[in-house]
Amino acid sequence: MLAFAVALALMPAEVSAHAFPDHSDPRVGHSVEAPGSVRIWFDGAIEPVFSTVRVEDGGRRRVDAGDARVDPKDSTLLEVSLPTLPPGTYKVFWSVVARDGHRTEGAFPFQVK
Ligand SMILES: [Cu+2]
Repeated sequence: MLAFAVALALMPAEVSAHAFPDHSDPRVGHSVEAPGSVRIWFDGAIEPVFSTVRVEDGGRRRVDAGDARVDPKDSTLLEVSLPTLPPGTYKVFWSVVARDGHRTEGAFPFQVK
């Protein structure tokens, strides 16, 4: 029981040290006109060398420009350029390493109308 209480007490600091998405453009699950890029803002700084994002179409073909990068002026912003996308459903896959060295990853869809 004591170990459990200690684990709970330690958890907030540990969780906050990881990087999780705060918001994105396009927004998760939203329908947009062909976007020029996908941008994801995290709740903390991420490591440029180990953080990446890619975009796939409904046929699982990669459609982004291959220039995924962390904004040099904002270490919480991960972005990748897009060509003009035809209407359809797309999926964004992101993987980042926070300043504490821990990796988080995830995926979300958006639609182009
Ligand atoms: Cu961590």
